[in-house]
Amino acid sequence: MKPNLTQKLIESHLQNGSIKVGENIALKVDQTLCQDATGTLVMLTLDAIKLNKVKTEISVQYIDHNLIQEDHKNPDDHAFLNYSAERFGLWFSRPGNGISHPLHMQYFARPGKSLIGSDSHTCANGCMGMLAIGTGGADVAMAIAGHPLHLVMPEIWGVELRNDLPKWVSAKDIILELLRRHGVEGGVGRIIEYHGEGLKNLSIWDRHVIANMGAELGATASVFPADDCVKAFMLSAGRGDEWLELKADPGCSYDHNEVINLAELEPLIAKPSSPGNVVTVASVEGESIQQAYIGSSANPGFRDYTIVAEIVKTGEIPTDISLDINPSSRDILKQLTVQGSLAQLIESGARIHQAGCNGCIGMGQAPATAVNSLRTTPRNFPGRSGTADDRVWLCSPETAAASALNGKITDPRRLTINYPNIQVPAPGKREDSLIRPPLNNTIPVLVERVEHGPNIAPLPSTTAIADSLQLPILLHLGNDVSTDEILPAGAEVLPFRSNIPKISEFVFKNLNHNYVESAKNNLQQGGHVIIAGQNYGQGSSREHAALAPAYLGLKVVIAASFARIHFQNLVNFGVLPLVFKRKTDKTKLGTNTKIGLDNIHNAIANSDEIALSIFDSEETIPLELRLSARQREILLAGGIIPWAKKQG
Ligand code: MIC
Repeated sequence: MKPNLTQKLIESHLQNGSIKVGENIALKVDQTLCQDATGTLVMLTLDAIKLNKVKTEISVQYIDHNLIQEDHKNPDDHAFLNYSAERFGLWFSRPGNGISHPLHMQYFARPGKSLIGSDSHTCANGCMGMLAIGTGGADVAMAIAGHPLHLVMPEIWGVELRNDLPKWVSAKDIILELLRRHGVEGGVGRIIEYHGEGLKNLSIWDRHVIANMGAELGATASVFPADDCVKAFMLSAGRGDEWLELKADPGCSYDHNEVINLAELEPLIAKPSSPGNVVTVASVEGESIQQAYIGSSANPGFRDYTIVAEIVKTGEIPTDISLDINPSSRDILKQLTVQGSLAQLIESGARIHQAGCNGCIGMGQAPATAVNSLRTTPRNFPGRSGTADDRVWLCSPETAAASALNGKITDPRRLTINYPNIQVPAPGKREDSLIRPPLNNTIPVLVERVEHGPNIAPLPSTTAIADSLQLPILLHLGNDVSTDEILPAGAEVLPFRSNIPKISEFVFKNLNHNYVESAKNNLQQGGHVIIAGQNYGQGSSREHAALAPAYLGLKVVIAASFARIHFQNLVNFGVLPLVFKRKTDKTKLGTNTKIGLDNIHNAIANSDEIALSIFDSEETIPLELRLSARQREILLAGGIIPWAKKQG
């Protein structure tokens, strides 16, 4: 059999299992990345399992999310992460350097390597011919401690790109096209591998845009070949010696095949409030807007900012429009300064923010109530911007800039200027003063005890689920509930990412105001259950969306299906995820229904099925346990930390 590139990457990292779709596999992890909003729990986990030194080739801690320093909380987290990186031997990228994904691509990504990160957009680095996968923080902590990553072998989805993009259509429109065709569940259980002659027309930054938003399709990873484009980028970054050609064997096959004719694409936009709500820009032209937001890991390249500068300099931005520029990195900000685009943007009335994730996760720049905000970011789940009833649309920089200029949604093909031809400068080299290397291994550990500020709380302990449960259902949810809806983002909530008791006060805040109180009321009676539809827990990898409800007494989630990362996060914190065997049974269970489960330990240990009984009814409902042997062990141990301690 001729292997495709994904199979080669997986095969070269296999520690257990085979590349047969559906098998449980264990993969060696070469590199890890953490950002601050999830990194604090990773470091607390490393502390809990008493790690001495990082076991990977490269592990990096970035500070890019919680940048607004309204009080001590966020800077205390930064300091804690700085100490922790020093203590455990991670690289440390300081606040202001920029977003983890483009920085990692520039400084550390290597064809043929595997990378996991405590951020769902870790898949962005698949643009470099590596296997890059987002996971929960606990899985990253385990990888840092030398454990492999455990997965179900995904199907490989070959996406062939043909021809070249028309003017005013760019990489964002390619990934929006995949979302338009397949929706937010289209990539679940799959790795997307891009191939075809159209690739030669896409720069490394274009590929980053596409690979990044594989997360929005629910895909496990996005893979691009390590071809001449990757070589040229690595050479210009001074890392040419780390390049290695990697591509699929000619004549290889894929589990699914798709063709995108780039020449036929047109500007696309995801309407509020899901990345899967994609329509053509032309079909929604004329809707008034109040904000155009440029930046994030979904459009991080020099070109993405410069094209905006070139467009907005040709007119005047109306005074009621806020054009927010969020440079993705210090390096890009420097390039924009040197090349003059920054001055153009400033002259055009743009608001310039610091390098980082910022408003992409609601850390500032929240839009006004019920107005349209056009963003080049990857996600627009309800309330994610920080404004409860927000109206966030996702589009390319071209569409955002043309719309900012007109004050309403505008198809950029209407612009009367020539399509700018942008020369992208070589990326800057890594500076040790900005990204600090790990302390030399021969130097004894300097920091014996990690110091931390008063907002950083110890990780709550998790315990094994009881053998028999009679619990009420507190929430009955629909399809595609995102982790942004379970545990909201935004500047009010994010500073509590290192404090589970505090952040638990915000669980389901935008979906159900009574949840926290009801959960607390049920704590003494043993906890509660949540019912959900398909793709429960899509989106962000934040393990807080599992750990905080668990802290409030969540014992079991029963859903039609789960998003990959959230499923594992539930297991990691001792919450039992069960799947409806018959989807129609969901309607038999309502809020406040009391359900019973018996012989749970035996079912977890030995069975793929368990029967649920309904209080005051004769009826039982069959539920599936779709668990690997390792997940069964973790659940029986009461979560990944007790499990890891047992393993020694
Ligand atoms: C996101 O885009 O939702 C984030 C911010 O990158 C998150 C991480 C987080 O919630 O901290 C992610 O996707 O994992």
